[in-house]
Amino acid sequence: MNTIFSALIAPMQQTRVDVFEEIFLVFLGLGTLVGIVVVSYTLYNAYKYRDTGDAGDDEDLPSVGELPTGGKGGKKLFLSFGISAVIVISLVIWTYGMLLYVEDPGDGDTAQEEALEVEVTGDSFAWFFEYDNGIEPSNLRVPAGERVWLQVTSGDVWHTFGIPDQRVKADAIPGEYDETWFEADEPGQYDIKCYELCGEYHTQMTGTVEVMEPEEFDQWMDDQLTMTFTLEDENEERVTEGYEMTLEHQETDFERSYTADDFENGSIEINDIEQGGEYNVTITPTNDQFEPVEEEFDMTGPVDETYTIETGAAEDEGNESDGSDGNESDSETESESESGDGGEN
Ligand SMILES: [Cu+2]
Repeated sequence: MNTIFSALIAPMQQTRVDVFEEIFLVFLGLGTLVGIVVVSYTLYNAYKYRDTGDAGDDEDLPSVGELPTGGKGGKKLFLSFGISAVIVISLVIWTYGMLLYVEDPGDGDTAQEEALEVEVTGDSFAWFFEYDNGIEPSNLRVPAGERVWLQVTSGDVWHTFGIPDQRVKADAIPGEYDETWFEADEPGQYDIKCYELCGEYHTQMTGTVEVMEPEEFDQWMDDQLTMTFTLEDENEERVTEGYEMTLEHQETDFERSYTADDFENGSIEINDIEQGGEYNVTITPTNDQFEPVEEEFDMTGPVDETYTIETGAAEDEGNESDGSDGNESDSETESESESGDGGEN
């Protein structure tokens, strides 16, 4: 039923703005037309039956208090009721169809899966965004001319997520997901507002959607999915050889290995990543010169990590000046905490 309506009534690839504008214009047009007919007919009759002073022999003349009989066998009454009914019923069906299209634009499940999907969470008077690839930018960015699906929820109290210029409004309720979509034709910035009185800072619960040219959006997304790793020793000198790095996604099959040759002066930029989220990094020595470094991080945007490898440079120095066992264990703890700091950065 739903899809039949959508297919019959709403042409494909209409935006919400188009749909609501069309509904508004149709109602405005028909309302104006009905208004003109009714007012003109009233004026016509008022003129036709005006008091000319010589009343009497005109049989058609109505008198005050007389109920209309419909005349000519009720034909006129039937006609006016009939036309009104046809207009009203068509409007109801058409509008219902248009609103069903807004609920579900009927582009099939596959298309929706392929479309960009963003989870929107209202929490502590702010909006948070997470793309289906795990990226969490501070502002919502979308490509122009493409349908974007939003899964709206809340982390604390009831809010309502709205982009007035795009006719988007969805309840944000803890534990529930309200699904909605929009498609912005023109690149630009659009306001985000909260439409549920949610507390003290409700009016400040705003944001901006940035609608970008599709190529610009792709470039931005590629930048979000870029990892840079730098390997340093205890003296903050770049480490250029003697290791191998493995990168592993915690939830997917993604696994990559890089040798020291893939690094440039102890640093590597990886820009063919497609999935954000939790990753494990392991840096293993190829010649037993240091303990393997194991780190993990959560990729929600561009990643830039510096890891410290205990190459033994500092340890040797320590051993030379004061070769006691106690000092050795000291330097071990020190470099462990150093590499821990690197992971958090
Ligand atoms: Cu709110």
